[in-house]
Amino acid sequence: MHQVFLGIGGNTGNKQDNFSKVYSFIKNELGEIIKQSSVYETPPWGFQSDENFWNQVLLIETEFSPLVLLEKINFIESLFGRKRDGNQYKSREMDIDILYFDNKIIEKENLTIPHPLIQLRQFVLVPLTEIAPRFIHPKLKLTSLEMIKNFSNSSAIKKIKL
Ligand code: PH2
Ligand code: MG
Ligand code: MG
Repeated sequence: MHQVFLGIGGNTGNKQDNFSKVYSFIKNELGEIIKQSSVYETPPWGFQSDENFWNQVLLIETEFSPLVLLEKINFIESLFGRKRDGNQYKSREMDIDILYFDNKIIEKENLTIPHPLIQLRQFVLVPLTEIAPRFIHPKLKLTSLEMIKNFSNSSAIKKIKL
């Protein structure tokens, strides 16, 4: 079995419904959810939108290889109406990113693990640090806590009380 951290997020549609749905898709298609962070409301990062995101980090256990996992994730995203066109950030109902896959480092054309932007994104680091403060980024050799220290202010990232 493999331990995989997933970052999930969405900023359109009914976020509460979309999050409940994605948990059942993940359980049915990918594997058991072992840990989940709180859900956070976060401002769009890297593009403009009037709609804030909900973001969360999950730890799952899966039997699938990274590429099979990626295909299954693309399938789940398609159930939320996701179409892949171009590389620009866009509003979306549901995005599922593989953050870490065990301690693997993978650099393929369509899949980079660890996710290349973890250390730059507070909307990932805040929930990740909540559930895995001492997990070591296999490439940067830094813990979540060490990476999050680079951010002086996380006031824009708000825990949602569900
Ligand atoms: N995802 C992006 C781009 N920007 N901003 C926030 N707050 N949350 C996201 O999940 C997010 C984003 C690309 O996947
Ligand atoms: Mg993403
Ligand atoms: Mg993605």
